[in-house]
Amino acid sequence: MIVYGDSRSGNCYKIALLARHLGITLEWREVDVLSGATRSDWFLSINPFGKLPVVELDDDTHLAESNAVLCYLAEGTAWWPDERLLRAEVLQWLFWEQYSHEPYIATVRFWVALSGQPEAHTSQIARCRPQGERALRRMDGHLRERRWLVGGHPTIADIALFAYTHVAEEGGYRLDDYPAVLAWLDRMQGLPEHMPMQTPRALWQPAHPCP
Ligand SMILES: N[C@@H](CCC(=O)N[C@@H](CS)C(=O)NCC(=O)O)C(=O)O
Repeated sequence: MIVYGDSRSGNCYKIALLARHLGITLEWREVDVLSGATRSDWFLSINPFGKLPVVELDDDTHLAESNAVLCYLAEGTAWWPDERLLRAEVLQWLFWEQYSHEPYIATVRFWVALSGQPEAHTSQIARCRPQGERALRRMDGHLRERRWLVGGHPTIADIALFAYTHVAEEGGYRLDDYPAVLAWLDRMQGLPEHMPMQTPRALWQPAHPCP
């Protein structure tokens, strides 16, 4: 399986982290999201949505949307439970991550830490901040009673939410204000196969230049 991703992106990291937990070998092909490559004809031919990550399966099919890829990879494992209600609860968190968490936590991190011009985004950052804090409060309240987001063991809901929550401070959020979130991040980082986001690319899998 080939993953086209940018190693600074939490959405791309989700795929690499789950693959590591599942023991799936993947080949990482680095695409610089800031270079405009996702608008190129080549990239749009493999993902008309124009976004990273994209996974190329063995039959040359391409699959986009990070959380859809998590579901695909985790099928048949405890990371994507069989039981109907648990499955729906996992989906609840995956949809919530994309609509109520990622747009505020990941986007603010991008503007502050990666865009190279945070001052150009000052008003957008100020508008997003309360929504990001609301998302972190929601997670903190939920995790005060539980070890994992859904059920009794980690699932792809934890992977999806871990990706950008653990780097929220890069966007100026204060995780000390959310002790249950901090304890959950520690549990995620303590899992035996855990792989940090900043793992050098060579260790993710060999990097190949993209066309
Ligand atoms: N909902 C998508 C979001 C993907 C996304 O926003 N990817 C960013 C990088 S994290 C991207 O490719 N941006 C490039 C662009 O918008 O041109 C997912 O979860 O995969």
